[in-house]
Amino acid sequence: MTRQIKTRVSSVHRKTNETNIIVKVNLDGNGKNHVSTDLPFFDHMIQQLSKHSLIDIDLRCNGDLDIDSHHTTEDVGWALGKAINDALGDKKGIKRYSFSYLPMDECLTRCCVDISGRPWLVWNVFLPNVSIKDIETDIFREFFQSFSQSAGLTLHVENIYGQNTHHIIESCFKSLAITLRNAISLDLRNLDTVPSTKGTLSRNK
Ligand SMILES: [Mn+2]
Repeated sequence: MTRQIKTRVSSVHRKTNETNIIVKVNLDGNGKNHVSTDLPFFDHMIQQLSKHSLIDIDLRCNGDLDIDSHHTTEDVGWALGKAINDALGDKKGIKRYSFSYLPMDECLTRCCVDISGRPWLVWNVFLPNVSIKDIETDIFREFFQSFSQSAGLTLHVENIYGQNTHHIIESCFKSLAITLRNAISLDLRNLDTVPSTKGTLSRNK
């Protein structure tokens, strides 16, 4: 019997007075991406997320960078998380849980995820209050916070050790990518079932 597996794609358009975002994702892609937020370091991070999760991401954000980078990073996290949640649909057949340890030179970060529909972020990452290009580094918590909320993820990120700020942030994104890649992948032994004894993994149920 040939089994028809539905294409897991979605797009989100979110426009407010602070940001205008269009994002398209394909969960079953190969890591192709076009990312433009006018924040080059942030683009670099979203590109890493796409490349290592194999989620194709097409993302354009026009944000109020004349104020600062806060609204752009936070709202991109929200839109991207919503797109992933939408593309996951009823979550039948997904592996649901995963984790990874991600080394990057002197630095080691662990990310654990449950695609639970019950948003929660644990963020044990100390970032010195410095800027990389135009982004204050403490803003990255806001990205992970809004991403976990709209994607409906229980998400725990911990930087176990590391010195270089660029490495610490990048290892968080790469670890998220590797973790998501496994958690959203389909379990061929369990394709027709939502992996929950409750019977649903919908957001906030
Ligand atoms: Mn880098």
